[in-house]
Amino acid sequence: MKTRAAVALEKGKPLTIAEVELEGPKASEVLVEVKATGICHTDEFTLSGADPEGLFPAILGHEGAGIVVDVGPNVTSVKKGDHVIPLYTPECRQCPSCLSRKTNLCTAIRATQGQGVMPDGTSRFSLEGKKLHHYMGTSTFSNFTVLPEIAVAKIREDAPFDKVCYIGCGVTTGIGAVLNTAKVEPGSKCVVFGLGGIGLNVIQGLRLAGADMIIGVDINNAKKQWGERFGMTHFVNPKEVGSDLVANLVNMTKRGADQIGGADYTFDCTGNVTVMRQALEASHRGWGQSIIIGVAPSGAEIATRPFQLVTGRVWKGTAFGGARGRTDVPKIVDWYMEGKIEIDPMITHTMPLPDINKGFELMHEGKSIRSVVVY
Ligand code: NAD
Ligand code: 022
Ligand code: ZN
Repeated sequence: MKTRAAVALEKGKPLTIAEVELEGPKASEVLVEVKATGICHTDEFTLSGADPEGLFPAILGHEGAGIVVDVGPNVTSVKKGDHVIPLYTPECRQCPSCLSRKTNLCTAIRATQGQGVMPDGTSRFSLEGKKLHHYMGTSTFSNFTVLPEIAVAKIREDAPFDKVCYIGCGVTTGIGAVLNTAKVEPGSKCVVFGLGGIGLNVIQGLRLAGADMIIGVDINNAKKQWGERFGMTHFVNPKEVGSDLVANLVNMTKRGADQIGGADYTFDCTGNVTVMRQALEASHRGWGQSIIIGVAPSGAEIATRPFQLVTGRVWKGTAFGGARGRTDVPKIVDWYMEGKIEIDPMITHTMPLPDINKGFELMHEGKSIRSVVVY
């Protein structure tokens, strides 16, 4: 079949809107009509050429929602007409990682996903006879896409695609980092570094978890109002507190008879390795945990003195908020529909597919929280 897509022909160039050829689903695959897709930093990271693993030409996009319109042989868990969210972290429930219960990083199709092909080693997309790579196993910048059955989460049918697509990455990453990775307890004191599309979801996750103190840190003062909108209790602009941001945060979080400061949980949502160090060191001696969510530039390294860890601070990282996609994503959709979490105000821009490059520009300029393409 033919489908309209935004194609990344080569690195550093804007996306090109084109009619591409899409083969139907093979065994254990589904064909999905994508109804909406968010634009996220990883798409930009790959398109810019900064991602050494980026493959071209490709169809990017990993934050979608849509409807199953066809299924290949042996598909049992979804059927035509089901509403789904594509998963860049699949959940096979059979590989050693899924069975371990200790990680959400399913390995069933990991190798081929990284190579930009379907699990059988081939691509379903082509343009003028030339193969196009899939991206993160999802390729949601196409009106129709083919996905492995284990890489779709079935969701309720009354959920609006143009909002719940954000659960395909940003919402689940931020809220999941709080609930699955950190397991924040009520009454906790927390610091969130970077109040963008991820940090704001960490903040609303912390509100859900019952955190007492939610300190937001951002170099952009315009983010203060954004943070407060979702439950932030204090705001710090590193540019306005002089040289020692960490000492400042430790001071703000003092408690108990010993008056030792430091947050119970801190979250890096910037991808900046200097910030990652600040986040670790702003956590409480003995038990503070710092969760790395931000993706750093390729080759970057983090540093701290071992003393920071010897004295009981813990550095952790999280992918897709530690969420098991097929199990957890439908629950997050339910939370949204029940009003437990908010999404609508974070979607600052929507646009049709031909305007997708404007969405990239808005993200680049820091003018959007999330842009969503509606097909
Ligand atoms: P964003 O650009 O919307 O937000 C980043 C925020 O950080 C901005 O508000 C910016 O002003 C602020 N910031 C920049 N430098 C800072 C500094 N030195 N100190 C304090 N604040 C600073 O980005 P986003 O969409 O929120 O994504 C954040 C990061 O999360 C990215 O690196 C993204 O790739 C990553 N991410 C990771 C996962 C995962 O599974 N681990 C999933 C999605 C996104
Ligand atoms: C999503 N991300 C950033 C912004 N939006 C993002 C990027 C990378 C990961 C998660 C979220 C990530 C963390 C760990 C891994 N990835 C490796 C997982 C593994 O090896 O099992 C990651 C993922 C997918 C891909 C590359 C890296 C890919 O499909 N190309 C989950
Ligand atoms: Zn993303």
